[in-house]
Amino acid sequence: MKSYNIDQSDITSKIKITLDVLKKTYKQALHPDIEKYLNLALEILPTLDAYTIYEKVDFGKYNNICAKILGALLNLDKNKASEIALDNLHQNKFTIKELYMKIFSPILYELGRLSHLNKITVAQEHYCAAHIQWIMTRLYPEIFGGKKNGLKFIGVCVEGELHEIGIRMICDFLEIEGWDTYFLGSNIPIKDFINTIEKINPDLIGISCTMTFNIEYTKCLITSIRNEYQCKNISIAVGGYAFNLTDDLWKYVGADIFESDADKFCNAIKERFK
Ligand code: B12
Repeated sequence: MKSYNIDQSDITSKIKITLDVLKKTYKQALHPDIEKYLNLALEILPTLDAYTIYEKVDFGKYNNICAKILGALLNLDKNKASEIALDNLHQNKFTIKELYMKIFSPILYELGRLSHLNKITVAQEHYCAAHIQWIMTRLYPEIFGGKKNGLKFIGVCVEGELHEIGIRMICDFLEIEGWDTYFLGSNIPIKDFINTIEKINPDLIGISCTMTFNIEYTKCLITSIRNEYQCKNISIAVGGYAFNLTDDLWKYVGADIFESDADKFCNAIKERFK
């Protein structure tokens, strides 16, 4: 709050007013949880700044390399970031999968945290995310062209969803595992997606959803796919930040498979498609 110049007393009084208005408007009909959570917020607010972690995170075993890559990216130095990542990869310090899971993903989550705390600019956040993707592209010669297993996968984000790095990682992992993958990226209209499914006839589809407001679109997309005669038997997997927040949300949208990250997903589908 401090970094946004928001005064705590301002939020406290707004919550109190909200509670008051809700009580007066809905009287007995007000769900007890609403009052419970608003009171909880009032209780927690004064202690919040003590909680808030402003210091740098610890990336564990990969702390040194993560800090170097993140530092280079925040300094808008894509070449240095790429050199650190690729040199260490080629010296076998880690695999491509580790680079994605243990270095790029935590850096991206950290970017979200820093941007949420208003500690970095929007420009820095965009630059860092864009150039992590640039480094991923530089890895394509090593990811593509391996021995194929005859299975096909299409990876997509629903219409309105712009977070595509997660599903891109999923596609790259499967490509490494021998799948033939079709990464369609962000914001794909339902009609176009169904056309592509009909053309490719994949064994598995992966839909990624980060923003909770896109959960209903995901459900709608899955229903539309199931309603198409040619597509109705294709297995559908979902994942992404929004699904990681709530247990069993994947069941609500009608998916067949859910896993919380690329590693777990690869292992789970190895079992299903052996
Ligand atoms: C980069 C980024 C962006 C970029 C995305 C660029 C791109 N080309 O993808 C841009 C700038 C576009 C962006 C925009 C926005 N963003 Co943003 N963004 C991020 C950030 C920093 C990183 C996202 C990321 O790539 N993570 C790394 C990947 C690897 O993680 P992942 O997606 O979870 O994927 C893993 C798993 O979930 C899983 N998975 C993913 N997909 C699938 C699919 C299947 C089938 C399976 C099985 C598994 C699976 O496997 C992946 C690898 O293990 C996050 C921070 C965060 N905590 O994630 C915020 C974040 C997601 N963004 C956020 C917000 C608020 C926004 C905006 C609303 C900002 C704004 N005011 O405009 C917009 C919304 C745009 C939209 N409509 O979609 C919030 C969301 C908060 C919330 N609870 O909803 C976050 C959490 C930041 C924050 N702390 O506030 N963002």
